[in-house]
Amino acid sequence: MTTQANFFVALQQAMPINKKAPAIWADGDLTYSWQDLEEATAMLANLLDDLQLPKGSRIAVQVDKSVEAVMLYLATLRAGHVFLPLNTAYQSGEIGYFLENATPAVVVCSPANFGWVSKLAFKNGVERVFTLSDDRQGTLLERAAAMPRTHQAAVVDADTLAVIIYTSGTTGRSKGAMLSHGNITSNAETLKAYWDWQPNDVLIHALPIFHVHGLFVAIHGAMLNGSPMIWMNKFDPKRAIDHMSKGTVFMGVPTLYTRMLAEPGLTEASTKNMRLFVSGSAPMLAETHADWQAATGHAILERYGMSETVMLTSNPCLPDARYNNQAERRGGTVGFPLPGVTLRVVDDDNQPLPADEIGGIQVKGPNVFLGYWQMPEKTAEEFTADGFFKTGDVGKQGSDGYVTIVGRSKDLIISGGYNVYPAEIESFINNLPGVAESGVVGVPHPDFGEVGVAVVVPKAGAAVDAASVIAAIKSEMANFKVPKHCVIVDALPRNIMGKVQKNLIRAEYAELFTA
Ligand code: MLC
Ligand code: AMP
Repeated sequence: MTTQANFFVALQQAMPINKKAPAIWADGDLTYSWQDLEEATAMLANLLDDLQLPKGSRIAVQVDKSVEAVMLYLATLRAGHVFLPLNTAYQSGEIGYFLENATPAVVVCSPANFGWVSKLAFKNGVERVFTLSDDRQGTLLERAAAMPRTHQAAVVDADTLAVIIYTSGTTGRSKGAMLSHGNITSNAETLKAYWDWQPNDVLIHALPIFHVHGLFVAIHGAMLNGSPMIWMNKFDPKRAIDHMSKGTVFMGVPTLYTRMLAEPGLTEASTKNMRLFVSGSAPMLAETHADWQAATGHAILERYGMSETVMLTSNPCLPDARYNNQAERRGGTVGFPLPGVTLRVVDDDNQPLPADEIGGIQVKGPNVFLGYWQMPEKTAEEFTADGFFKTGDVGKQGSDGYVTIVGRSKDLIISGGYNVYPAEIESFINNLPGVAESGVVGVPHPDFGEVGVAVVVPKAGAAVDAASVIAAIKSEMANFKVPKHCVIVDALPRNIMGKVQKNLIRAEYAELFTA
């Protein structure tokens, strides 16, 4: 007999006894109680049951951030199906690929996008397309309104697929990282203990909910502790600081912290109620860490993770007995491997390196994903013979245990916490009329940390202008992927083997935004 491992049940069991207590304070002075969450997720799960979908059907969701979107996520787990969140910035070419690749049974989109999304969905054999807006409008809630308010969660085992998160590939198209109920449960429980969640904690939720930081780390953390959330449909630095008089925990990418640092309202007094600030998804400059501490008296806790693995390392929240009771949240580092995570730094032959030596970071643990959706070869490539996942990140672990990320072996730009794969942008540019080739690199940026710069070589005799290249990318791709600068050049720098020397392009434009 299968032991019930549905993560929704763990969340349900963590709800406070008083179900009338507030669970979410949303924008527009709306309060949702635990009872509201319990009943609304039951109604949505009953709707999914009513559709009589095959077990493990994918529910693809591209909607603006809202509490109802979270309910849909929870209801999908509750009904035993697979949640597939999609960034709202994705345009039709990108969405078309995800629908074709994931073959969802249901698509939920915003009412404004119904025309083009439903066309793509029907073309890809999807039978049901619902709409959901960020102000509780749309056919999804209309249909769910008639459903019963109780629902017995589907029985699943720890290896049952729960969520697919698409991550771009260094070559070719995006890959769907498959996370099981066991993966998300183990990571959420680990973080609950390691970050010392308290009975009186209140999370300020400011991140998007289509990636693991906002969807898993933040929401799971609060809910598994039965803690309420102050909900922001969109991040705004001033409003986030205002919420700190009632909140205790904040999670953000470095851009959110630098934007709040620019606010005069950020002081020791305005953050005095706060217990914990967490940063991740992109490297935080040690300088930002120090500036935050100077402004607020709080040391940000930086942690490191991936869609494929959820969280891997964390600076200590409390003294860590595994590492000599060290408790320092050290800026510029990502802390210690989380309990249950085995992390090693290896050379090019997968041989473990001694402390302080730089190499590839590989990990193993109950949090590591099941593999890439329908890509067994890609999955096999990313694991070593002894079962470690190759993160593609380059770093070192000091003899005191602290892990530092120094770079990436994957050609990737992380801009404001979103991943942009140069290969995807280059292949798009290379197909534009008159273009011979291109190179896209990441350069430092004061707001987004890193942004893309495109260097484009026209074909002999062709006229290509930079503004048209940018406009073409903007018309087809998610806005965060659009390079912030484009230059037309005669040739790309190459080494004697003919390989493009991206380090030289990067060096040439390194100070474009920071000089
Ligand atoms: C917006 N823009 C960006 C951008 N976000 N450009 C580059 N990088 C980004 N991240 C551009 C838009 O294209 C637009 O340009 C302009 O900025 C304003 O758009 P906006 O939508 O108004 O921006 P804003 O709302 O201010 O968004 C910025 C942001 C957002 C930082 C709040 O990017 C954000 O929420 N980032 C968090 C990402 C995240 O959650 N990552 C977690 C991944 S999980 P134009 O030219 O069109 O006007 C993961 C694993 C882990 O990595 O470890 O956690
Ligand atoms: P994603 O594919 O969106 O899950 O992004 C995962 C990648 O984000 C990791 O492989 C790292 O390169 C990067 N990342 C996440 N957290 C950190 C951090 N704290 N410091 C540096 N890089 C990070």
